[in-house]
Amino acid sequence: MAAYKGQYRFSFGPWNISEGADPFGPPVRQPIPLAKKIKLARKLQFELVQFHDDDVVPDLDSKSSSQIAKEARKVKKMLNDEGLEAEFVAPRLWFAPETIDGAYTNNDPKCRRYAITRTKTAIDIANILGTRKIVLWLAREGTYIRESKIARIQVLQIRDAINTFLEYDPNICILIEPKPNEPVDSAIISTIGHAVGLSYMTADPSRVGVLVETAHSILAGLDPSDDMGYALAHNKLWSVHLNDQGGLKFDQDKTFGSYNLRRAFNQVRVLEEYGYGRKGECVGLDVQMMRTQKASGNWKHLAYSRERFLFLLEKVATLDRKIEEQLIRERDYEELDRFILCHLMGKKYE
Ligand code: XUL
Ligand code: MN
Repeated sequence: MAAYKGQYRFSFGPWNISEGADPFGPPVRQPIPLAKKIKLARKLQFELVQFHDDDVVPDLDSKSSSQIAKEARKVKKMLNDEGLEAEFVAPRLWFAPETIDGAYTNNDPKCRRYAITRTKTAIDIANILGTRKIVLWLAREGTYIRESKIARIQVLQIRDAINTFLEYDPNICILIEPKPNEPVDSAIISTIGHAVGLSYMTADPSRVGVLVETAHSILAGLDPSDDMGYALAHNKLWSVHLNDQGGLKFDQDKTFGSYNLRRAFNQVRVLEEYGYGRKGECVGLDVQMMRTQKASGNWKHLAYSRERFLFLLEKVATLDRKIEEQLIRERDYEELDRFILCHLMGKKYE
């Protein structure tokens, strides 16, 4: 693969090389140690790695802060040795018994305290890894039945939690990654609009932004490139999770562009045309290989998502704007549709 020397820096997370377990069957591939995944990132020309807090320090809750710091420094060294950086750290607020009924919005104050402490630990880990970015995927902040929680109170609880973190570390930035459902039936911060609105309610909106994930926008019935455009208009698009999703199913995290190349094109286009990446924002992936994939090909979904992004970048650069502008002026959108499809299919437009 030829080296790419453009403006974009790519990232993925260790969970993107998974063992293939699903709710109906066990793992089908051997686990790969973190050190190997980090080496693979380098080999595939990724420059940053995304982390959950316990990707860095497994079994976090059973360890002392000095043990956690020691293990985080080891991971920092692994990154340094490969010339890589950490993009962000995300607290895993959906796995422990304390988070069964939510993290910051749990009905039990003891459990809410757990979530706050756990997030502070994730912030400490981020500091050791040398990143300011904390991603909050609010996985269990929502309900299975409407009467179990009050939406208004939940929103304020999440705001207060974010304020606590902004005060705990005046350097960090919070990136909210919304998703409308799964695991909960109904998530409280379900779309980018909700996340941006919430950011303005915090004590320092300049340090609270968003991460748009393709699949999450589609699950909300929205267009991911529109969600990106919306966040860009607020100067709050600080990361993305590119992948693909075939409509309203479980969260598929397919290889970027594999379902809908045109939708992928429009995401690349909005990023490229409105300054994304120029301030160091990453082209982050959140892709899962198919369960059927053999272990020997466990890198392909990553490499090919990146390759497709770069291919679509070329498609953005070579789109004939004069024709597009003329068709828009003439309000001939059937023709515009054909023009775009010819361009994507590599067919001469005439
Ligand atoms: C869940 C999801 C997470 C976050 C990181 O759907 O996308 O992997 O990206 O916590
Ligand atoms: Mn994601």
